[in-house]
Formats: sequence, C-alpha cells, structure tokens
Amino acid sequence: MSENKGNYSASNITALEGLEAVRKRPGMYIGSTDSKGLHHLVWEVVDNSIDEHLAGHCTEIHTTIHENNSISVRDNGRGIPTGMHAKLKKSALEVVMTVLHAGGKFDKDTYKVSGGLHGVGVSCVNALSIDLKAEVHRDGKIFTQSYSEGKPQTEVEVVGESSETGTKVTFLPDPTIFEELVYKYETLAARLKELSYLNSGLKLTLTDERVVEDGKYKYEEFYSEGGLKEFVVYLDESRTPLIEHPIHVIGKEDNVEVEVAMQYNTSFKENIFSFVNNINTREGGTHVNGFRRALARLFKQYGEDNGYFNKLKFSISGEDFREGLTAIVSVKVPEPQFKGQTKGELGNSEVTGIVSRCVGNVLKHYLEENPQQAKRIIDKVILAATARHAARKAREMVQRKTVLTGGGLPGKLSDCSSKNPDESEIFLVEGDSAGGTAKQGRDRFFQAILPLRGKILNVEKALEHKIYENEEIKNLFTALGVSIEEKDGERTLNIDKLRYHKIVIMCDADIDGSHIVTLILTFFYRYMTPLVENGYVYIASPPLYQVKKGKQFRYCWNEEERLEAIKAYSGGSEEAASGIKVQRYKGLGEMNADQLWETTMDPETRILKQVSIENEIGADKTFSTLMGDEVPPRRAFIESHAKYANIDV
Ligand code: 0RA
Repeated sequence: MSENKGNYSASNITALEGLEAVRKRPGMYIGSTDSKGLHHLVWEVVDNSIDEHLAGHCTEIHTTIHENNSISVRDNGRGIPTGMHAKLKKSALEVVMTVLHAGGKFDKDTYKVSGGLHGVGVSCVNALSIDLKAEVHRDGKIFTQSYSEGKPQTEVEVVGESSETGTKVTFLPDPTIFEELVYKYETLAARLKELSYLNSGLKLTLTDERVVEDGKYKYEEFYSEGGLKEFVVYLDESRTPLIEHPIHVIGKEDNVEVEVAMQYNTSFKENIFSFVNNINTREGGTHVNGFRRALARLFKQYGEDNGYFNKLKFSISGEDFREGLTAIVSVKVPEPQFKGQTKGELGNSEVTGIVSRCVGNVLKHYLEENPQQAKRIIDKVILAATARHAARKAREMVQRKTVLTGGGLPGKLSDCSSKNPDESEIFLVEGDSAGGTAKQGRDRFFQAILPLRGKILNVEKALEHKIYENEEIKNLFTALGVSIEEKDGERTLNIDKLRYHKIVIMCDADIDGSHIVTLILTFFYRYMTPLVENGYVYIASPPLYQVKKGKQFRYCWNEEERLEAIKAYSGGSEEAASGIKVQRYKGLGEMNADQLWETTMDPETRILKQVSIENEIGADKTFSTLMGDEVPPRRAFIESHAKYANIDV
C-alpha cells in the first residue's frame, strides 16, 4: 500500500468521525436542539454567504422556507470551489460540506465569522440534516452534490451551464435530532433585517412558501444603504430624539474596522447593542468598553471646558452619559477571542483603545461643530446624574428596610413553606380577589402567591426613582429576595438570594390581562434581566373555556379545542340538542380554587410558557413600541400582531 493511499483513507476516516461527533453531541456545535438550534442551522449557512459579501464578492442572499420546513439559502458569491482538493483528493465542494471546520475561507485576511457558537461551518448543518443539496454556479457550469446525515449520496455532478456564480444550499433538518421542526418567519426576518443594517449594501430576502398572500408567497426584502445610522433610527422609532441626527463613526485601525451609530432620546434607558463580525455580543466586551470610555472622556471634558458642571453638588458618573442613549457598536476583528458565560463577550484587549480612539475623534469634532446639540446632551447628562442620585436614595430606602426588618417580607405575600428556591414558585397574580382564589388553590408547600394591584407602573416611561418608590415594585424586590448592587458605577441585579426559581405571571386571559402581562414583562426585561436570561420567568395559561355536558367537562385553551370538545360530547351531531354548556372564562376570578389549581397551577396539568429572549433587538423594539412615547408605531404593532396576541420575546 502506498503511503499516499494510506493518508487518503486516514483523512477520510477523520472526516467521518468529525461529523459523527456532531450528530452525537449536536449541542456542543449548535448550542441546542430546540427551536433556537433549529434556527441556528440557517445562520450557519447565511454566515458563509455573508463572509462572501465581506470578502467583496456577494451582493444578494435569498433565504426560502419551503413547505416542508426545509430551507434554501442562495447567494451570488463566487461559489464554493469545485476543483480537486490537493490533499484530500476530493472535490473542494465535498470537503467544505463534509469536513468539520473546512468551510471558511482559506485566506486569513477576511473577517471570518467565528464567534461564539457561530462559524462551526456548513458541514455541521450537513451532519444534522436528513437531506442536503449543494448547488454551485461557477466556471460556466452548475455543479451539485447531495448528502444525507452529512454523507455524500452522489458524486459532484455537472448538471448544466450557467453564466452566473453563486451557491445554493437546501437542507431538511433531521427530525430525530431536533425537538422542534417548524421555522418561525418572524425569527428569521428579525435577524435578516439586523444583518441588512450591519452589512449596508447587501440585499437579503425572505420567502415563506408555507404562506400565500394575494396569490404570492409571503416575501420581504431587507436592504439598508445607511447601515447602522438607519438601524438606530429604526430602533428609536417609538422614542423622541434629543438631537437632530444620529452620530455616526466609521474608522479602521490595525485591521480592526469600527462602526458606531448613536442617538440620544428623551427616555431614561441605556440601549447599547454590540456586534463582532456581525454576531450580537450580548455581554458586551472590549469594544463596548472602548465606546463607553470615549463617551465619558469626551463629554466630561467638553462639559468641564464650558463650565456646565460648575454648579453641580454631586459627581457625574459614566452611566450618566448613557441615559437615553441608543447605540450600536459594531467591530470587525480578524481573530476575535470570546469569553464570558455564553461566549457573548469580546475579549481582545487591543480593541478597547481602537474603538475609544475612533469614537473619540468623531465625537470631538461633533461637539466642536454642534454646540447646540452638545448642550442638549449635557443637560440630559446633568438630569441623569440628578435622577440617579434620587434613585439611589429611593433604592437604599427599599433595601435598608429589607435589611432592618431581617428580610421582612411584604404583608401581601402568602409565602410557601419550602425555603429551597429550586423547588419554590411564586405566582404574581393580578388583583386581590384572584389572589385570594390562588391562595386557596395552591400547594402551599412550594407555591407562594403575591397579588399585584391593578396595572403596575409602566417602567418604559417612568423615571428610575419613581420605580423604586412604587409599592408593587418594592414588594416584588423584597418578595423575590433580589437587590440592585452598584459597583464601579455599574448596576447589577444580585440574584444570589433569589427565593424562587419559577416566577409565574398569572393574569386574566383577556386584553386587560395581556396588557398587565406586558407591563410586568417590561419591568422584568428592563430591570431584572438576569431573571429572564436564566429562564426563571414564566407566564401561566389559564383556559379560555369550559365545555360541559352533564357531569362531564373539559377545559379548552383555544378555539380548536372548544370545537373538538363540542364534537366529542355531541357524538358528532348538532350541538344544540345535546345539552352542551360552554363557559367562557373572562377572568381568573370566575374559576373556583380547585379549578384554578387543576387548570393553571398544578405542575402535572398546567401549561407554563417560559419567557426567553430570542432576539435582543427584537425584544427591545417590542417593548419600546408597546410601551413608549409614540402612538403610530404602537398602533401598527398591535394591529399586525393582534391575531396572535402572543408577544414573542
Ligand atoms: C471556500 C473558498 C471560497 C469560497 C467559499 C468557500 C464559499 C463558501 C460558501 C458557502 C455559502 N456560500 C459560499 N460562497 C463561497 C473562495 C472561492 C474563490 O477563491 O473563488
């Protein structure tokens, strides 16, 4: 046996082992096999096409959801090379599709998308698909190859001629691997839209062949000429801008590309989103630090030089420069290092200085040339510092009270007897009367009840210190056992003493009820984010109907179940004659304690919806639209989503 041949089979085996490993432990490669993992497959393929765009060879990426929930991603890039791979003695196409980590570009100068879980390569998608077809237009020809579970089912074949170039990948996720197989249009659309802002000049489209509207497939195009500048305008659509135009920074240093767009609005929240090589860095990192540093440095200097801070009785801190700020910080780094719990934090230390200098240069000019706008921002900074001071006092009052009374719990809380957070649940119940029913119906060993009076404060519109003065919100902090800590000017929620690992929002199944759910969710999303991120927040689903015949009855959660129950009780005949009673539950109060337990609280039978943040930017947009200043965008949102009445955060 020649050495060459030995090498060939050896590399062959390694390749197979690689993809087998992906099938054995898919979570290691794509994070999970739930809905998130399912959608991750699409991003894996789209990322490859985006790389082709970043290398300057691709202007369009078309994503299609087919009727059977298979996905196609087609681009007009150079096309995956199809020639023989010198070492592996196979078509490069086959290598890219079947060898782990072979998918990226072979030259190092491009910004490889290799952050976090991304960048594991299109071969992972192949391994996790029951069926995958690659079609390459290149060198005047059309090449295809098909695979199943990552194994080639055909040779690379020439099937036609083409004057264009590009790659099309069509895949059907393996049902034995994924728990969820149905693609969500909104999830794909949200990310594609985000990508269009992050890659100005790139056209991305989404077609849904499962949905026909006006005789055509559902279709949307995402394209942005202005990039991040348009992105902040879009994000702040429902907020009132403080300065005329967003400030836009574009810079490059040591092969690191920096783009930042920022706008101040009249709200009180800081909204900084960050990206590294198009990947959302949820935990921030050195790029965000550089941005913050430049903001504080430049505004502080400017304020001091102009004597704006002279009369202030307390100091200004870094966060005061970020209140009411919406910003996007995007960097392209050739070899990014990621750290943090979810690999969502950029670690490259050199990036801090680079971003700080790029932003500093632009801000310096901006402040010199726009004194009126600058004054507006400084006034806002002073207001923020004043409010922060008041908020700290209010917060300390809340927290001191807790400490002094030895963790004295709110009088309205009916606590559970278990002290083990892992098994304890708290139900946040709208209204005292429903609270009473829940208290009777619960299992007091592990279920606590906290009634909330009416509509809680809309935190999207309130000043921070008002929030800590709000009775219901104070009760929430003490009942949950969480507190806000300030360290180096950063506020974080301490959840070490969290008393329940299931926090269940339980409201009426009507419009008012869902409004209250939204208010409470807004509060959790803005002020107790770690609880949402850790998956501790749930929404209860009380039934909508009880269908009854004689002594038999069924609870129904939707229209379909109602019709089914009627059909079952009437034995298929007309309902009128058969003595069937349908009760529509308008509120929790209409159920007695046993019914509430059985339908909504009993872990054996209830339906709990766990709240998660699928797309951070989408979530921000949802909350600012629903709860913010401007009426027109809110109306648009409610109208287009009213049918589903289900806010996907
Ligand atoms: C390897 C090398 C080159 C391009 C690609 C892969 C490539 C991969 C994908 C995946 C989806 N679309 C894609 N487009 C291109 C460079 C090719 C060259 O040098 O001509």
